[in-house]
Amino acid sequence: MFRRSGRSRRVRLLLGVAATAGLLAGGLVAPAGAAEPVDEAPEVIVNGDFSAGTAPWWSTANSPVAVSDGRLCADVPAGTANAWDAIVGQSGLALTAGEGYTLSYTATSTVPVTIRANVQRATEPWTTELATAQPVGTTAERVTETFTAGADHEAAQLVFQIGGGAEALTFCVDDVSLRGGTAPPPYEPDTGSPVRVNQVGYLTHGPKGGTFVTGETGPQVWTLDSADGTRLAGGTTTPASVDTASRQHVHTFDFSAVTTPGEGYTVTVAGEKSEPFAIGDDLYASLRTDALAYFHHNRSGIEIDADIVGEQYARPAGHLGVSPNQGDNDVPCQPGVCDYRLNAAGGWYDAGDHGKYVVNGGISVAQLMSTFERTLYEENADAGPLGDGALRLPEHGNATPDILDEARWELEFLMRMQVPAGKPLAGMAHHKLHDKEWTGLPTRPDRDPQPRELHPPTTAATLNLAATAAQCARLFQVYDAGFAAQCREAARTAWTAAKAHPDILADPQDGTGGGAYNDNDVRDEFYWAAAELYLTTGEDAYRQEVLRSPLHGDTDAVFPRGGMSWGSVAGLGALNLSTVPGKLSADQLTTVRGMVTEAADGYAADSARAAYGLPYAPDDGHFVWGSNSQVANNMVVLGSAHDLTGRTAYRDAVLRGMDYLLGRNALNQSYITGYGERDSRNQHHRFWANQLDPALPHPAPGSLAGGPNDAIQDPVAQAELRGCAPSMCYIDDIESWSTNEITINWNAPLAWVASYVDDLGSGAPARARCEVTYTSHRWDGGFTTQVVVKNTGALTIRPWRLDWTFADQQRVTDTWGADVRQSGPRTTAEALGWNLTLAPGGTVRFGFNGRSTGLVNDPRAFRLNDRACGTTS
Ligand code: 9MR
Repeated sequence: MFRRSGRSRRVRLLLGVAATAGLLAGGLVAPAGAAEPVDEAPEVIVNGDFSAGTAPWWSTANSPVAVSDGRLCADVPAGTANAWDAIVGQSGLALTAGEGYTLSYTATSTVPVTIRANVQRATEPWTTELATAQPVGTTAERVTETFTAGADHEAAQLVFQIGGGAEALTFCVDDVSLRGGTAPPPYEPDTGSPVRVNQVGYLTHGPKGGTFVTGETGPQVWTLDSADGTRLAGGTTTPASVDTASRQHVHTFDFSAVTTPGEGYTVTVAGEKSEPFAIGDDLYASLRTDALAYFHHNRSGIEIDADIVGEQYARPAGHLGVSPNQGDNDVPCQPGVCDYRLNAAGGWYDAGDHGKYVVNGGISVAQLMSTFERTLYEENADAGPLGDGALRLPEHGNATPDILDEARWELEFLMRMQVPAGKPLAGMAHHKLHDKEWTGLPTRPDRDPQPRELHPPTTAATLNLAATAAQCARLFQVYDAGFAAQCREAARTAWTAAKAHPDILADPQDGTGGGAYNDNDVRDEFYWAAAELYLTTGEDAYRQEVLRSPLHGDTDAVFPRGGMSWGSVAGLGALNLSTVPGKLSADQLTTVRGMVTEAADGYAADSARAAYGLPYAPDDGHFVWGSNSQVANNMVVLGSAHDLTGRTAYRDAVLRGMDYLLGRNALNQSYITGYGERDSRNQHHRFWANQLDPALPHPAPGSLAGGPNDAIQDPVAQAELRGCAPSMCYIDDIESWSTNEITINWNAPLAWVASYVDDLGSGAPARARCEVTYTSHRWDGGFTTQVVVKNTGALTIRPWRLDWTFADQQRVTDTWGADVRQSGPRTTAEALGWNLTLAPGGTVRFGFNGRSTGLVNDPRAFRLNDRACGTTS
């Protein structure tokens, strides 16, 4: 378990401690291990036994701290002048005037020293409530002090002042306790209106539900009103008793029947009005773009240009070796791990920290690639909004879809993490690269002074590389065959290396300066990598690996009820096996698609049962770190199942998931920056740190907060949320890294679902308005294709135009019956002067000859004048 330390802002404030006055010597000293008096008073100190690492303890920069044998130890330099020149402390202590408190701790020092232990104001004039001088030697002794607080404090501090000694020493402290006062009141956040809705809105023809928090047991009257107060609909709520995840008494209401587009709608129940929302067809276009912009914003090794992102989000390139950065272009290993250095520049920063992790980069880039790959095979998916020039990033005009340009930024980094040929474990991938020590907040990437280090290679990282590089190879083939070949080679090499070293696991303790991302079960990584290599190469050896996997066909293992995640990736393979054309037999395809629909059935049932509509009901009832991404990943499975089957129940569960993320939840919180009236805007991030420094921006729009996490590992959550119900363990505070971080692997499924819901348009059931019959005759190196387009709708189409994207390298050479133009894989057939009109029930025919190399598949997704078309062959 890792912890962050070094809260620079607080440390800066403490440098003025010199003003501390008045010392009261003479604490009670008992031998270490003596029985403690039973004390029922509330504990004010967080993590006083250091079982959770160093946070939220801090120290002055000259005395770094680490946990050693369960104690917090600080290395104090020789020759400081005053006791307060070296400090270990904890801030944020709430004290009440007139209440009694007992401070106790056990301390040692390698050199005998007299320390000062004070409880005091955290700012000038540093008034002390307790000020002691205490001799500390090599034998652990327990010290107990009592005092009565003279004033109320919202955030006092305990400081051990350990400077002033002539010799360097190591000071260790353990079992620090400050008990007293009265217990804080139970956690009751301000959740605004008890009427909970999707604060962005509802698709015109989608489901429209909300939740009402109330102690009333009988149905309540609701009304839906337009912005000018006109009543549009009404009804009564359905009491749903207690929602287990929030422990709230709730009712639900449904206004799906309302299909009048508009903005500023509200629902009122029992005199309580919801946040405003829209009903419309085009609610999610900007969310798709913003969710994807997150990746460009968080690129390492490139300037983030004001012309692309706007002044407030612009910043210099990070980690290119420009002082004080150490540079990712020449990174050594941790001591003893390897004898080489790698150029591992580029990629995305993982999250609020500046770590770059192959394991987590893998699922993220895979989900971006799948967001694009879906447009090749799903007729309702539109490649246009992901295409060249469509997203906010620098690589415009290169004829490659922008979303693939973004993916490539990470893929190149992932390949740089591969152990070079000739070195031990050649072909494997280093698990991660990050700072030697945690940095404080805020720290702009280019100002991070920490040494960067490569951590040991692992099987999981190697398989992440194999899977994503394989997917890269098939998607880039038509845009950059050289890059695709590089990806294919890296994937094969990684796979071979992982087979040779199938159980090299990440160290769960390796969590200083970056996350551990440890995972002791890599069967799912093997499944995913085998699936991707099979889909790309078509080789039977990989197919056998898929079929032989113990996970194949085991829905619960492949799609856990709590959702896929960075440590549970088999589902990524299963989803692609289900949707990307390959050579699985009909039975085998039935098995993989069966896993997708069976899992989706479960998530859809969870969503339909939940008073807040979310498709996330983990078996143990706990909401995990990053629970919002678990919700989003279940939505990816549901959306894929809807693509495969057209079943509305799956689509509705995705849309209810959007409602949850955008405000229909126990906290009335939109977890996405810039969306909804009550949005998260203080997520844990070292540059988007406006909460700590108003000169810095809030997170960019479209950033998904981790969300409720009932393990509340960080000190802010521990101080504020104690006793919270699972779905309420969230606080929009920048220091709450366990509930409110933002990361690439949470925004990646958000980007997938934002694309999916945007593609739904109005949410009206897809009606076949056109039908394409596409018939190819192939020979070695070439083909002839006949296309028949039938207008099955009621409107005349004039002039008609048909678009599609080849998934492989097919080149149209000569054509007839239409003006066929190709740009890379994107192809358009337009009416000629004599066949401009396509009347209802009418058909047009055209055809072409072409060349092809490698894998050839008929396109499956067509759009006739921007409308999705069904196919008959
Ligand atoms: O998302 C990760 C979550 O599943 C783990 O429980 C947690 C603790 O190991 O770490 C989370 O990942 C963090 C990573 O370790 C460091 N970068 C920020 C990530 C999101 O908080």
